[in-house]
Amino acid sequence: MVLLEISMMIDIIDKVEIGKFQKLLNNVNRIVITCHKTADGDAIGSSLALCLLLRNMGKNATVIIPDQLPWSLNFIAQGKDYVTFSHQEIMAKNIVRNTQLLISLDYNDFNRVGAMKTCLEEAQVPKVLIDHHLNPVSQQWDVKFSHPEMSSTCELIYRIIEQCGWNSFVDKDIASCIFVGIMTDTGNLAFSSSYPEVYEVMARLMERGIDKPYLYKMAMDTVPLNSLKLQSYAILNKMTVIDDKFALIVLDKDDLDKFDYKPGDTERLVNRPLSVSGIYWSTFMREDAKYIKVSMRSEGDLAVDGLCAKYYNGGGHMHAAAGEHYGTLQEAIEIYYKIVEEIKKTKFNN
Ligand SMILES: [Mn+2]
Repeated sequence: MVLLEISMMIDIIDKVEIGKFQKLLNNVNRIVITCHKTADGDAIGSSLALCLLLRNMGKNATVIIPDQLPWSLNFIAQGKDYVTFSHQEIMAKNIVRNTQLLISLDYNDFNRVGAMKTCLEEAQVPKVLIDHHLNPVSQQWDVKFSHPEMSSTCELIYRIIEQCGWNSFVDKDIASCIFVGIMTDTGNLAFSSSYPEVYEVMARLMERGIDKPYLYKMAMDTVPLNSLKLQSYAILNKMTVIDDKFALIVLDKDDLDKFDYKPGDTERLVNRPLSVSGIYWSTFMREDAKYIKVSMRSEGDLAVDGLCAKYYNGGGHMHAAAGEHYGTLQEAIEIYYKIVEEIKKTKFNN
């Protein structure tokens, strides 16, 4: 964990980049904001917050997300407009074609936006990156706010707002979106938030009159009945625990069909095995239509972002990462057991 050693009130974001960002904004009206596919609370929260803020500043801003928002995040998007690339491709492409500025939130590699990739890469407009993932792909963005030490892109957005002096444009709606992003990316301030300043940001957001109990209930503690049943079934029948240390949960297409699976229904399932003391690596595989979705969580010094990057075309954070296997479920499982052997060797035989 990297500790921020400076107070929240001190400007920690590169002044040169802030200056470049403000100058870019002054010269444009039409702005497109994008986030990564399978948006999470931080991705959609930061996107909607920045969009509403820019609109409050008189700009014509549009959020385009790569694919359908999971049901669990509908509460935050309710009453707000955004474009879903997978469902409204022609419209989305037209908006990108006519935009004057492109802002990338909560991802740092165009491989993370799925089918939207080419469209964004080819756009001949200035591009801005605002993100907290490790190792941004260089060259692609004209302005870069890359802060892996921060809890979330939402926290970074708030700090940029403060530093740019845009506080007066922040209303209750914007504060709620940012709050949800920090809450979901930190497990309600359980992880990735072990520095005091993140609480100062939360406090500033509370001052905007947000309904914290409601946001918590909706973001952290609401599931449809079939999702509760699917997750219970997965833990009871589809979880393998190896050496009391590693957990693997696998759901194939039949399992998903049986419980009428919808995107979002397996959210946070991968975290569950870690609540057993001794288990410090959890992996979840789901047989989706086009690939095997692989999610990993870990504790301690086991980094899963590298594993997801090396074996499953993915990436993420040290303790929370994901990827995809383009092939059969059986292959994905075989790869997993190779990793298990590798980890056993490096961790216990050295
Ligand atoms: Mn994030």
